[in-house]
Amino acid sequence: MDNYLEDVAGIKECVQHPSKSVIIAHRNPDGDAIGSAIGLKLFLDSKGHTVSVVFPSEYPVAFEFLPHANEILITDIEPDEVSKVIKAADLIWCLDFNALDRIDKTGEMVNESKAGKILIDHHLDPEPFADLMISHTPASSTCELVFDVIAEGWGIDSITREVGTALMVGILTDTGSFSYAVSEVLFKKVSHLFVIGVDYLHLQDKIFNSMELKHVELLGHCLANRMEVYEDKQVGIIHLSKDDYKTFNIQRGDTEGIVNQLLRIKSVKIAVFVTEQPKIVKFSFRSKGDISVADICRNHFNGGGHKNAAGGYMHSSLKDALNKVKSVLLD
Ligand SMILES: [Mn+2]
Repeated sequence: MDNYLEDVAGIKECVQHPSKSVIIAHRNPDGDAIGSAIGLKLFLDSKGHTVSVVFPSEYPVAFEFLPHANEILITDIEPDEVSKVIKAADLIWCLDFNALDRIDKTGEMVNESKAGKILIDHHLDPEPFADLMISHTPASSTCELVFDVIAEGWGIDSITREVGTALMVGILTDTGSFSYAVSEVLFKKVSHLFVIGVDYLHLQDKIFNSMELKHVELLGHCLANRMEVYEDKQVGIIHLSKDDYKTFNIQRGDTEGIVNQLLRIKSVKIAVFVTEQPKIVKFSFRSKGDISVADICRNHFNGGGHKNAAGGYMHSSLKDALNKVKSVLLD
């Protein structure tokens, strides 16, 4: 047994007694958050649990096709309902995040709850708020870890096609369709998902060919009017102002993936996406190869993250924030 799966025995014990489970993923849920939540819900349903899924904020429409997506409770929309299910919970599952402040108001409710807490996640440095923890940074995705937990605890045949389909969603989105964070063991698991009939091509189409017109228009605006590339420094920057947010009616999640467009340029090794938020300026960094944007974010932008994907923020004007990025990366 791999060491990171040590707590599966305890998880199995908890699941043995059907009870009220609440599954929570992070704010601005992505494919991994929703795929792991729905995959785990389907599994726990089959074990006789009563399961609610809670997200702090809304999920992208591209994932509406997943079973039970329409039953997910959103704290921003129904705070009272969320508070009710969390108060009634026997077990709280925290997926794809590892610190309660990542789920703000929902985190306070979790903190007050006496329920058993189980964390399944692949981000660095988990906070010790959970009773049982599956935390493994080399994993491609939380979906891969939910696969591991079920396979280790109940046997690989307990992963049904329905569960596997949900888990494939997060594997696909967190690896950029197998462009990064892949491993030999991941491909073995994915191979199993093929064997049990998960329709990979259908998912690929559902997830990646589902942009709304406004997203394509926003991307066009970013590339045509808001992009600066410094080829000699291997740096690309895209910024969006408050006015851009108004003009394009940008909502949470609408800017997802824009930073990655910069990395498609051969000469760009560091990509930065700078956005003017109501009270702060936010930075999203990506890099190729050995360049650690986590270090850059930690040292200069009040942030951190993974080597090739990190973020930070500043309390300043957009102009000062852009100047800071340039002084750090270009001088
Ligand atoms: Mn993830």
